[in-house]
Amino acid sequence: MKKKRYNVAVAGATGVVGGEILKILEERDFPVDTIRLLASERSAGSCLEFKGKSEKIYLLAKESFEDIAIGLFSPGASTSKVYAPIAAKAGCIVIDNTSQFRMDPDVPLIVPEVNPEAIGGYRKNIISNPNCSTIQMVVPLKPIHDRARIKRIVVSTYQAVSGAGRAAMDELSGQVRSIFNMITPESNVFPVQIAFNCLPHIDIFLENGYTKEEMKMVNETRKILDDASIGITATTVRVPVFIGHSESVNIETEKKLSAEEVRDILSVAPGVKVLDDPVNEVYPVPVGCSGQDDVFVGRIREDESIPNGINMWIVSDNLRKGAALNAVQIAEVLIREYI
Ligand code: NAP
Ligand code: 3JN
Repeated sequence: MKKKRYNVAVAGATGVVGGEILKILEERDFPVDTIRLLASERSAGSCLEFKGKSEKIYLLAKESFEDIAIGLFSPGASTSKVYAPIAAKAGCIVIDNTSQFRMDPDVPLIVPEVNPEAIGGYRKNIISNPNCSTIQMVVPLKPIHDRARIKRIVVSTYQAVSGAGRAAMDELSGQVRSIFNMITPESNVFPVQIAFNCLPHIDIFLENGYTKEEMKMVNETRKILDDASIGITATTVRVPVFIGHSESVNIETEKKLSAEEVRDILSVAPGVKVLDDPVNEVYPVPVGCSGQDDVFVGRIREDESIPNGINMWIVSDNLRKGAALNAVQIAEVLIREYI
């Protein structure tokens, strides 16, 4: 039987997330009939390669979605706010990488290894991709929650600059070059020098003293795990790494689990790879995890300060599982089970 193919639009195609989406559609042989690349007036008219062919980039506009079945969006939250509903109204199912619709009760917030069943609720024709830091945390926490019920999560992140887009990656490399040439580095994307530094500041500060990135982790995790009772507190930090977010995660569970039991649970969890042999210096690091699809977990150990606590170190490629791969996986579930 001939495989059904879909017209796919990529909005934000010239960005780091959009570029990764195109790579992943190719790698996974997603059944694309025609591809429509969309971006701002800055890149409209230029071309990008897809499946060995040069494809023109069009200006994202109201008319962009006629005959498009699936729209993979990463043009920024304010642009998704305008164009995702227009695309959805035209009959396109939008998978949106921005924060714009994540907490809308009529928009499913999906990580395919965790809550694929929630995809069916796309009443508005929009499905949201969670924030990258949330995605890589919930993939390993879900099977632990199922086994022992997580009561509380304390997470600190070490986030790569690629999470802030192409200009942020250019800023880190430019600052490193400047410093090695004895020139004072310029900061335009980040508020403070990022090279050889760590900034406890991602997205804007809110009235409660947390950043928006920290509150995204709290609220999105509760929505995905469908459990508003979990206590979650986050500190999100930008570090001078190009690709790969790392997280130190401490959990308190209702039922006691040993470190060995957690290792056993995670060794068969979908989308997770355990790298945990510290004596032989085996643990996940961003340089080793970038370009890979799994969420890597190591340094699994009991928290000796409380009766039922576990510490772990979680690393994943923020552009792949944290954004583009998760979005394409959602599209795969959609075409397999819904459209
Ligand atoms: P980026 O490298 O800066 O790329 C931004 C993309 O959006 C470019 O393709 C840009 O087109 C396009 N764009 C900007 N304004 C537009 C407009 N008015 N109309 C049409 N296209 C427009 O950023 P990125 O890292 O790819 O991230 C893009 C967005 O994805 C972020 O703002 C965020 O909302 C989301 N994101 C989500 C995650 C996640 O955790 N799931 C991770 C990273 C990013 P031009 O090249 O033409 O300017
Ligand atoms: O900074 C990171 O590492 C992840 C950033 C994600 C991001 C960047 C700009 C705008 C988002 C997001 O996905 O939450 C947004 C946004 O859509 O609000």
